[in-house]
Amino acid sequence: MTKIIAATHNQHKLEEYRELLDGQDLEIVSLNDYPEYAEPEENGKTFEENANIKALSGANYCDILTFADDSGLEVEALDNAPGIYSSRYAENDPARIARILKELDGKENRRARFVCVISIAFNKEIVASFRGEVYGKIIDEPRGSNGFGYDPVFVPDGFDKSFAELSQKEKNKISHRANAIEKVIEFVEDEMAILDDELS
Ligand code: ITT
Repeated sequence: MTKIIAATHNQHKLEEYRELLDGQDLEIVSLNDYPEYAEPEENGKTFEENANIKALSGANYCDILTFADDSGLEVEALDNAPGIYSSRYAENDPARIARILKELDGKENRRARFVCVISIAFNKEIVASFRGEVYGKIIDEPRGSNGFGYDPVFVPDGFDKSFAELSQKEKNKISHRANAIEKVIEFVEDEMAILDDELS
């Protein structure tokens, strides 16, 4: 079993990754197992830059294969805010949701998308980076209690339920994180096949 670090302190992300990677011969350890670890400043200007910063910093500290995600909500009518500032938009999840709803008050365009960029790092280098997205709309009031973050106000296209009303299994079939991790798995499988070819 390969040990891999999920460079996050976000327990919800970790749970989603554990389920998404279930059955992959991986032992997923998070930064919670490295209490001395000091988080780097997320001073990138894009999801990609921030995912790279987190993955590199984690890999340098732990010295094993590491991945990190930078993710967030982009709301069309708010010029794609909060975007990379999603976790810093207000002090807690209910306040962040309240801010979005207030800023959207009276606006007809409710289109939004979640973005997740996963970067993989090893040996002080970024190995690869993958982006996942899911499109939907922001509803008028929070609904549901599953998930985390902005899930209660986001209804994905093709569904009537918010992400927080869907089960984790259902969210994991269509989410931005699921979409990005699918590309990671494909990449790793391709790399392994190339390695097998070279060795045989
Ligand atoms: P780490 O940096 O330790 O991974 P974080 O929560 O600070 O944890 P980000 O900087 O990537 O992570 O911020 C992501 C924020 O975007 C998160 O706190 C939520 O507010 C929002 N978000 C991301 N994915 C989400 C999802 O699946 N459902 C709801 N909100 C999400």
